[in-house]
Amino acid sequence: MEEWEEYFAQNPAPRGHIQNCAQMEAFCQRHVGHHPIALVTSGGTTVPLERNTVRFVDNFSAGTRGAASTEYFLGQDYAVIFIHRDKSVTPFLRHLNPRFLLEAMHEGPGGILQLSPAHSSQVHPVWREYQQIKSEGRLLWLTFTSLSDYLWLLRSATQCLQRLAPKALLYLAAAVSDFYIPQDEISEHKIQSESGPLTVQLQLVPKMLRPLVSVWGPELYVVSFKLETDEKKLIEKATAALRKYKHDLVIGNLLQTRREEVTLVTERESSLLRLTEHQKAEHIEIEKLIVEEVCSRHRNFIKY
Ligand code: 9Z3
Repeated sequence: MEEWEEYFAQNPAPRGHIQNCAQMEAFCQRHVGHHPIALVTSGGTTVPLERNTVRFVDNFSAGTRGAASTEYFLGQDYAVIFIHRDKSVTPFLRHLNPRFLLEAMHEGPGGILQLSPAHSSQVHPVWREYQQIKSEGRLLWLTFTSLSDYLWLLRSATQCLQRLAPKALLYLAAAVSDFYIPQDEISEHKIQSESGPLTVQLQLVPKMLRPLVSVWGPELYVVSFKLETDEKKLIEKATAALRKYKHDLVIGNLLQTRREEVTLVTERESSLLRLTEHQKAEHIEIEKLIVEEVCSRHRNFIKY
């Protein structure tokens, strides 16, 4: 058995997985022949330290990259499966602060809540865009929390999209843990502090990009993200990932500058995408530039 097969054999499917798969199947059926599909993953995975989880190790990601990119893929006429960490940033809603919404509402005639006209202009464009996408059924939201939830969803989504290849792409922006505690080593109940300082040994997660590219979705256009904090390592690590897994594009970004610049690395070249001062002043998001570039490359991929 391959390492990744062992992982799935040892970590049971999350609750609701069959229903999630059915939703993905129906979504793909509805859009095949009408819209290309993008799978966008977003947010960080958790690695529980206990089976009845009180504590966990988290991977940093607010979910902004995935949520913003989803809106731009929808703008490029894609249907999107948005697989995101529960309670991370989501498309459309990210423009509306919950406190702003509470303050924007007042009681109208008959006790019915209404949005005050002064606030309505801010909510209206977001609401209209969301309703349009909803009426076209072009956005499917699914959530994960743990690494295992994420990997089960990722495998099923990829297998589902493979049937639509080459008109489907994977855009793997989620921050995924490299380490975990295997099922047979994880504590059942809350770890007690009376036993003294805690030492945990995390094992390496099998590299899932390998089966993803070679087994689950061999004909899909696959874009992965590489996150580093040390500038000197970024291009080297992004290039190494591309050579190792042989997918289509690695987008390298540094934690500190991820909102302003990214580097696109392919087999042949690497190119920098950076917001200009003018674009920043206009509040243009880097995700708009990334998604336009990815869609253009995906169109070329479809042609050949
Ligand atoms: C990213 O690099 C994303 O761009 C960010 C987005 C997580 C930095 P935010 O959600 O940030 O907008 O706050 N995602 C990929 C991170 C990752 O885990 N990559 C793996 C690695 O670097 C490879 S798949 O080893």
